[in-house]
Amino acid sequence: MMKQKLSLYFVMGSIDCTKDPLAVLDEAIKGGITMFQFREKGKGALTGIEKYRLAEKLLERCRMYNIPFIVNDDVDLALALQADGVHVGQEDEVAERVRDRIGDKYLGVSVHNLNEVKKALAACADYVGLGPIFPTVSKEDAKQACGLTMIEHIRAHEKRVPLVAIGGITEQTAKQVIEAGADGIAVISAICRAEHIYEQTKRLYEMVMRAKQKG
Ligand code: TPS
Repeated sequence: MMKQKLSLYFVMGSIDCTKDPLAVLDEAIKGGITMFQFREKGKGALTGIEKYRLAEKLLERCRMYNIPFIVNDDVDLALALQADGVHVGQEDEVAERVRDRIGDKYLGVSVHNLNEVKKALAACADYVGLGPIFPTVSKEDAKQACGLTMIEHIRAHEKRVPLVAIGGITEQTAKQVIEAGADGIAVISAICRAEHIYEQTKRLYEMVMRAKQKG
């Protein structure tokens, strides 16, 4: 179930978009995304009521199409909106505490190595987001790229953990990422920076699904 939802995980906030975020999300949904994360972060990001209002609009869209709506690093917002889950990094509110606060909503944790995967599982995470796999332009404080071998390494030791790979993933690399053992890809720029978002998303979706069928 979770592994299916991780297939094409779209992560986005207003500063990632060159046009109306709602229009971007609409096209991405029509293109086939299977999960969405609202990540309103970085210089110029919305805060307070503006952040809330945008989240509310995006959530409504996700609900219409049955796409799980995950909030990045803001448990209060997730609870206020009755979102489907929360995603946290290693520096954010520790996973155990988030799990206590959100009950059985989805909990995702960013990880960079096997040790962090084990810790995330101990905190009852529903999935882990491994990355950056490749260099990324979308995260200011991103760690060094860990490469495809880190996916293989984690998969060899944790055969069943729901794992989505993130960071610099494109149409060109999606197949290798799945073949290395990821259950899906999470992307910001591959969708947000595409000239034709619907077509690009559809291609990414088909790519991932084809690669998953083979594995
Ligand atoms: C599921 N994270 C790692 S690399 C990156 C982000 C946001 C940038 C990707 O952008 N796993 C999940 N959600 C997260 N927010 C993270 C990890 C953290 P691009 O696709 O443009 O390279």
